[in-house]
Amino acid sequence: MKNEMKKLGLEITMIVGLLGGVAQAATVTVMVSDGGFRPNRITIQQGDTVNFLSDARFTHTVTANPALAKDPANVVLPMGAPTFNSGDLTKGQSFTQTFDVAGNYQYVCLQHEKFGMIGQIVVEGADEE
Ligand SMILES: [Cu+2]
Repeated sequence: MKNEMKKLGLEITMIVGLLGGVAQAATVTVMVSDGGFRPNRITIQQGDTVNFLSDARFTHTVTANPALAKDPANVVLPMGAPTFNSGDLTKGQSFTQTFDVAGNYQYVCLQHEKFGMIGQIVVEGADEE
């Protein structure tokens, strides 16, 4: 019985060790507010998800698509990264996007892009230590 308990303990230790070796994907929240994206610049890891949550009185969007932006230069996407667009978000609504491609992102709110409602996300690659 004592040996079995020891064996079980060892197995649990091994499982915890294995899990610890795998990077856990995280979810980070960015507030979509009338004052802009908060924070308007974040750094995350490849595979992480960002939850854009509106607490705003006005309608905003989270848009990284140069074809939709007033100025395509305001949108930055790494090579091979998909475009995204939340559509209109009002208070209490959220939009989630998972970032599987590392690199620098810049997105806009379509309604307030010209007022500087722009956010940045740095996605660090899993291979880069
Ligand atoms: Cu806006």
